[in-house]
Amino acid sequence: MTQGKVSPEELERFYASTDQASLAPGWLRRGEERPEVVPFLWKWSEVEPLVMRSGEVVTPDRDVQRRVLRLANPALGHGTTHTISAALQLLLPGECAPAHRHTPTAIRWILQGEGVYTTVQGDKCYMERGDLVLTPSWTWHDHNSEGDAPMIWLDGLDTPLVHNLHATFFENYPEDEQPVTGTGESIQKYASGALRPAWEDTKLPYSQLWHYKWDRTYDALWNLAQVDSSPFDDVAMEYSDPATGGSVLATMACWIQLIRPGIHTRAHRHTTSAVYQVFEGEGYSIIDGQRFDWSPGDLFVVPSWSWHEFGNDSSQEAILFSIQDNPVIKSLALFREEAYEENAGHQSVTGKFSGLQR
Ligand code: GTQ
Ligand code: FE2
Repeated sequence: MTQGKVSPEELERFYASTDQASLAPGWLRRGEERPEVVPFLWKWSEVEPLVMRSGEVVTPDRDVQRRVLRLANPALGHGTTHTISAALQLLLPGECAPAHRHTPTAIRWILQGEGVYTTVQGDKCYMERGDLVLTPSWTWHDHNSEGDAPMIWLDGLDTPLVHNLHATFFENYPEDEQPVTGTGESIQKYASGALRPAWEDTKLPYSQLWHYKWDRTYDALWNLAQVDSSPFDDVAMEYSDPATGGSVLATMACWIQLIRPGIHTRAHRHTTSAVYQVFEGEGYSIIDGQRFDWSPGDLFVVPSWSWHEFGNDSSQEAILFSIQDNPVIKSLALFREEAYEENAGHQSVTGKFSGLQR
């Protein structure tokens, strides 16, 4: 810092007076520390028993709202990344997670179990493993079990972002269940993708299709794998809003990725962050030089601007689902991406992730 024409005592007096006037000298850069989001991995073998145990600890009702265990990034007070909060939700046979709506948007990625439907704005969506269900901002939603097995799914919400924007609102529905007006209507109206109801407005800020079935998803992935792939993400597809071709939501994008046997992708980094779930198969990610080995059910974080690459040394397909904050970054013109050029695009591995050092 270049010293001005004042004595140290005068400088101190100046800082005392700016402090008094609630003015912060920009050259001191005080209070600008930003918590770093750290790359992290949750092992399914450790998480699943706790999710099941949460079923004995608490029951969803008006007070509890949701029986969820959030993936808490160790570097953050709230959130899995600075924009996304991911959580594991359990619903037991016969239970109801009562209807409400909120300005934060949610996605549901179905992991295991059966017999649960989520009603979104009156439309009953039966959830099966591998399905993606959207509950966009301010849409009514309740989860109901009519099966005889527990169901677990991954929730992804933009709550950290919405909280920071001071735009969080919440409302309960007067009854536990909202009235059902249809079953699978969003699929019937919008899932054909290339064709849509002619009389409807297409300028909604989120996808009108809010249920993406696994069989169609896998079909699309398989077809793409026959003809093309990305050097950084291998066979990667973004779920899209059929009306716009863009992201499914204004704040979050969802991806499904096939990392084929024998593939080791090139590393890159970008200003978007992501939460991944290992849907099938085994492999690894190298994030900022650290190796994260993953197997089915594991969940991991790729923070913004961290180098990352994927590998699959097995002979089986690996399938990764992810929630990303691309729409936020891109709509604000803050997207930046860089390819790792050295060593044929592969980072040197400096360590192996082995959980939180407590
Ligand atoms: O299922 O509606 O993980 O409102 C957090 C807040 C799930 C839900 C969460 C929620 C929900
Ligand atoms: Fe909710």
